[in-house]
Amino acid sequence: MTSKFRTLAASVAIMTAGAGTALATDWDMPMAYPESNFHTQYGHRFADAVRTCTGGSLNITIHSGGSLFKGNEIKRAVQIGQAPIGERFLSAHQAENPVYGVDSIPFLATSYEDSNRLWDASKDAIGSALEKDGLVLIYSAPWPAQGLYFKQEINSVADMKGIKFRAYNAATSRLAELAGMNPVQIEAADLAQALATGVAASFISSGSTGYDTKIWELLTHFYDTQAWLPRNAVFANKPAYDALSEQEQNCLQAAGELTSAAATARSEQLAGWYLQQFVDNGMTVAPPSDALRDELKAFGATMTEEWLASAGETGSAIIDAYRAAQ
Ligand code: PCA
Repeated sequence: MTSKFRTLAASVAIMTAGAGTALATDWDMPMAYPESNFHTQYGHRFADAVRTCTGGSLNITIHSGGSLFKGNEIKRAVQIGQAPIGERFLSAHQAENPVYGVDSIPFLATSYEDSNRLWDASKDAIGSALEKDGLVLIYSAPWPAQGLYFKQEINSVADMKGIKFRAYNAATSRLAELAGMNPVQIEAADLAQALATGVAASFISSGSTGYDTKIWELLTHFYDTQAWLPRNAVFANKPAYDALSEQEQNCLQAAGELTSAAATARSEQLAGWYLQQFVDNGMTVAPPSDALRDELKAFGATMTEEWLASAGETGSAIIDAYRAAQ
């Protein structure tokens, strides 16, 4: 910018401020999942609510499908201020802090009611962990319960041995390892390609991601294990958040609370609908056999112990509070 233009821009800013209309703050918000995904759709509603609440002074633009930053880049991008706000699948960061992984312990919380209770028991610890990372928690919403996808009938863990398994965090890699499968970590945006090229032949996820991936074109069987309901979280860069007016901060929090409640209700509403789409497209959708369920539950007990050992007193306090509220 030449100095003449810089002076002009400054005068315009002063004039507009004088006229009582503060210049809007524009925030880009990277999200990892596609436009068809309910988390993304509610991200748009969140941005609309913030715009309305702030009278247009905080204008959030959603960038879906990993178009601005890929899923595994979003948390760091927001931490270092490359993006002022973003959404991330938090349990993928369990290696940084075990509390981020509390929602992905198999068979600890398997219904929406349990998931909400686990969130209530863990959100302060998660908020503090994020704050240590230079982030401010805005809202969180759960995915539908996780089930297993294969291209053959599976009746027990023995049937799973040696199959290439797409993992999305440390817990799913560990689960695969316990089951004798070969895990490879892949973002949802790259899942269809990984399955099409044989990099992976199975995975665990919600019906939501199966639907986004048109999974009926790639695999044949879905086992509704209802193993856990992991979460996405939306967080802001702390310095960017602190630079907002108090009213704008209140709007972010209020819109976040509304969005969390609405997106959670929508997640629950859609959970069965996704599985119906699989049936309608010719897939086999079934509960796991008793044998498979028992074997998976035993892995869940092992992984609960492992998580408690890694998460120390903070972890025990979360699990105790969760169980006490049961
Ligand atoms: N879908 C995301 C995370 C959990 C889920 O249900 C995925 O598979 O990557």
